Amino acid sequence: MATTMKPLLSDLIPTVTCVPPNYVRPESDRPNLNEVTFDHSIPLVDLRGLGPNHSSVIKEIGEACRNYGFFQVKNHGISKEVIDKMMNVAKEFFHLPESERLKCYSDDPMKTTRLSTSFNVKTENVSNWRDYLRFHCFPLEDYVHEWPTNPPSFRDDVAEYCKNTRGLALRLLEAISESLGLEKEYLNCALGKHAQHMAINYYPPCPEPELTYGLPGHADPNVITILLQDDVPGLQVLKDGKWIAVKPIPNTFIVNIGDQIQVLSNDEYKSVLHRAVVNCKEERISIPTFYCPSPDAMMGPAPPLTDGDHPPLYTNYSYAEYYQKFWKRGLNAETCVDMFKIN
Ligand SMILES: O=C(O)CCC(=O)C(=O)O
Repeated sequence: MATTMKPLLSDLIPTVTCVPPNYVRPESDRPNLNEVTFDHSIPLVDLRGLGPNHSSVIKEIGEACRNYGFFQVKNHGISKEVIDKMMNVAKEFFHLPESERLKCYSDDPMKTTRLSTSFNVKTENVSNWRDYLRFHCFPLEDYVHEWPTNPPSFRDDVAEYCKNTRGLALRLLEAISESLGLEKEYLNCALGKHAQHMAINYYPPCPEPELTYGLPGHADPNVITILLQDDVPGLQVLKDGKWIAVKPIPNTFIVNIGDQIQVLSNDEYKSVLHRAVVNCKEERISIPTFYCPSPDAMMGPAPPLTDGDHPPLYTNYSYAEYYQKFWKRGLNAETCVDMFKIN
């Protein structure tokens, strides 16, 4: 009963002692936490070396993209102050009174600024143990007026963070282009006018974490994702059929290849499944920056990476078309990218 009365999970949990039935996954689709690998993680790349003589860093990034679809970066050039302000204001937002948070609530996935819960409550059968604030942030001046005004420093702190993560995304896209043997600017040029979205994921403590997910295994629909997480573990990445837990390292970001790089690279790099699990003790916050093509940008395998021996594996499509399909179909182990594959 309470589940239908409270739009947000955070406001429902004070009333529950076990996971409500609509959050319980079927037995065949549970996190199996005792089978997760904790003793090795994804590669950690030091971006200090991304200067004029940077071929070894490009090689490291290329290998991480090819073998994991994921890597962490340190010495990325974004100050601790900018990161701390972002994380603090995110935490403050989710601790505001319910009535204040609900001012931003919407269940329409096409709305450019919205607070919501789970993934897409309109289409999914099982809910996820997550609330999230999602918003667009490039060009900043087109969206900042939609963002929350409470906490009072939200717009300033988040705008500063967005500018910094956009700079990092552009540098990473240059490096990824080079690692594929493309011109440095290739990927940046392929994204049309570019777009940038962000989410703040809030995973409250969960009484029975073995029954549900914060987010089930999914691949990201965008180009690259730059994730900031707090010090509570929860992210897991699929590698050779096994889930690897990514232990948080302070002041690093986690970078992953999204579906559009898989397509642009003609499957040279894979957009890898990842998931967020929850725990019974602590809330967790993660903040992904989703760097995207603009909606009108045409996506397809990069012509310099295709030839008679390597025919294009995907059709050409607009990013808007891809994005709508992603939100309609829900989070799934079969990635959305397969819908654009040439048979
Ligand atoms: O919370 C995390 O660590 C992962 C978040 C994520 O995969 C997403 O928001 O798409």
